[in-house]
Amino acid sequence: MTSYRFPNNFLWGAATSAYQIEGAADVDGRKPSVWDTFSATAGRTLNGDTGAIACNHYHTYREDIKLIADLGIKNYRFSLAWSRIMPDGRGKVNEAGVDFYRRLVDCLLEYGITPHATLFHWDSPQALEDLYGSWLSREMAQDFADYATAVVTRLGDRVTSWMTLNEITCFTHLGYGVDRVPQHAPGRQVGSDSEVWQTVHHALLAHGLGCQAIRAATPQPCSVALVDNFAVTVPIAESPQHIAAAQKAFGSFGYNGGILLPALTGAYHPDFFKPGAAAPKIQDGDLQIIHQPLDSLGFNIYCGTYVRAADNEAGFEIVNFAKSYPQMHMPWLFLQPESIYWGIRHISETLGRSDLPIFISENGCATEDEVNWKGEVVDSDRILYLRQYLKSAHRAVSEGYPLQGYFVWSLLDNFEWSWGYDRRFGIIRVDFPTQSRTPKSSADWYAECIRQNRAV
Ligand code: GCO
Repeated sequence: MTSYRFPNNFLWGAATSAYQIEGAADVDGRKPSVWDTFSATAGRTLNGDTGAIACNHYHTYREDIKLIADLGIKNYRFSLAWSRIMPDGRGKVNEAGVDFYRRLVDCLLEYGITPHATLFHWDSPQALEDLYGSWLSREMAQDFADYATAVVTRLGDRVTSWMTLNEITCFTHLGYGVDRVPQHAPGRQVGSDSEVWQTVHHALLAHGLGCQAIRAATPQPCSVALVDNFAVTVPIAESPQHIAAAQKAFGSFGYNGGILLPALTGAYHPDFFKPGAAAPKIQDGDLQIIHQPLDSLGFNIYCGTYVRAADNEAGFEIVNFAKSYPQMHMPWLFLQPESIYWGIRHISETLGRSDLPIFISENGCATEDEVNWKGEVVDSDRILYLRQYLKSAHRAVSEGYPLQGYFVWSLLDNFEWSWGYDRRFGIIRVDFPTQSRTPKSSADWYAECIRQNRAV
């Protein structure tokens, strides 16, 4: 009988990102990021929302960390704002910006919470957009590495868990568009798909040079991870032929062939080298830089895609979600707990990287929360979602796949990018006008999972 108990050293955490929660956009020397510019541009975000104030976490971090501690959460994933630390993107370090993260980390450590720091969660300095078009330029990779060096030199005495880039897909494919206005910053239209893939290639180089920079700068042993939301192919049923179809589909599905594959296997998918394919320009030695040894992979998972065996050349086909398939409060977010299990299994089995530890760096959902007459948010739908995914994560652990931890997305309701404040992913409610915090029922449920070290 299974009790969904996790191994004793399993890490339980919660995640956030800088632009989504910090606010204080022009405090202590911070200069604009591309997300400040993008969200201030008419029509780019719902209701014209911006992250200028967000959760005001820059000023309330002590109270927020106390809430983390109260829930028994022992690991906290946050990101650093590049334009706080290097307001011009390169060159001079703004020590006042670094000091904020020093205070934040020290406060976490005082509560016995381990900090896990992401260096880049999409908010690149506007100065570099103005200078050379951000990820369109190869220079961005070296500037990112220099920024990583500046951070790790200063904070590496107290942070030992580093993540380079979060979700390359989102700030490249969703930030640059061909024939359409992109939904994400910098919101640039470019002329061809290969130009978009060039931004990906530069991001991969930034990851590789960033890994080297972290390892060179750290004053003590540390771990380095990439965080990716790779596309997960889920067999429609676990029969040998549908499993084989999902495995066949995995390497080329979504953007996997141009992001996950080069990062974890050192090669782009062969499809990139077919005539007419939208391949980026790759210089000698690039793939060695990109394919860095990693201590773990951060896996952001919300849902995947069903696949079945098919009698066609590819040997598989995609199965769209049926009309009344259960869905959370986002157009792309279906309830598909098997995606967590299959994502982990694909890394180990399909890509042959069973040596690579994995942690769930984000998992969560948006719900239409209501405050009841007692002032509570009883988000039974979020509990349903999270519980199913945790059980599926447990299945991966029980079958011996190297899953080390789980970070719920998100600690707080926050600025949900182009959806502004309209979509709530937090286990803690934020009332934005008053900035008051209310732990939701899902927070109590999560605290109990942590206390019992299992999916309850
Ligand atoms: C992500 C994003 C988060 C989003 C979350 C919900 O890394 O996907 O990091 O910032 O808020 O995914 O859409």
